[in-house]
Amino acid sequence: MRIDIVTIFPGYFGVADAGGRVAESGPLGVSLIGKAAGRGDVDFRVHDLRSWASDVHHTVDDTPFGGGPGMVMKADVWGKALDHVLAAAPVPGAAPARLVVPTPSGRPFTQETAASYAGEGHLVFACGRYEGIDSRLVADARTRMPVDEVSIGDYVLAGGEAAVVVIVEAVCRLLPGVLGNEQSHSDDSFGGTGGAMSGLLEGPVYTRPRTWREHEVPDVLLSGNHRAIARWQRDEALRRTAVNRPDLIRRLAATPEGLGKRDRQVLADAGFPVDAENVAH
Ligand code: 6GU
Repeated sequence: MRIDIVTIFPGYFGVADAGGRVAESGPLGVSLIGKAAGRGDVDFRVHDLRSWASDVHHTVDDTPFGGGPGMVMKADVWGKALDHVLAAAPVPGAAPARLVVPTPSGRPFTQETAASYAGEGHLVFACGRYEGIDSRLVADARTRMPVDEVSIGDYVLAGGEAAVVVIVEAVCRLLPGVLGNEQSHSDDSFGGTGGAMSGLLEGPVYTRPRTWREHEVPDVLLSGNHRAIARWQRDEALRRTAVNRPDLIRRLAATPEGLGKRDRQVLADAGFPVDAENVAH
């Protein structure tokens, strides 16, 4: 997969060379993402938006039409940057790149979005700063490629760069061969896509020693009874989800196969009864 990132802060991503390749020490060069890049499963290029500014001050923003606070990033500078990045597309004849614009006013980025991006050949991220990018940039890009405006949560960041690191990490760990153990996706919080824990947060986990500061590992995990272990893990996931994300329990309760009889009993015992009136449809 090819990933291009356009930003006024290329240093944020740890750029190693004039070609925009990332350093082994930056956020895209370490850990799981770094290994994927090292193997060639993903090819990152970071571009400095100011390279496409035409004046001596390398201006990328201007005051908003209609007034109001802050500055808006210029469509003409962004347009030239995108033209360049798309013209240098890696595989001739491949599907068009997808443009991803991180913004607090976008659609929520979810595990489902991450899984669909993991199937793309080329993602281009446009990092906005200030009050955002002139809206004609996205309108124009939509005439030639798929475009997503996405938000990573209900809070406001100063720019899209941190969101890009979040999105890239969520996507890269889903690339074939990256995590190594394919099973580990289906037990992720949110259950990956399907599997026994679908739609639930992950429950507690333990490793050696069996006793630590007088805290014991739950006996069932040492029992060797795989059915009992699986049931206990689901019970714990249900309880944790009910406390931390009651919205997810309501969503599951509204799905035909979402919650079984035993699930409902566990939730009721934990003080979270799921019945017709607290299920959102
Ligand atoms: Cl994707 N970008 C910015 N700038 N702020 C955000 C965000 C994205 N998601 C939540 N807040």
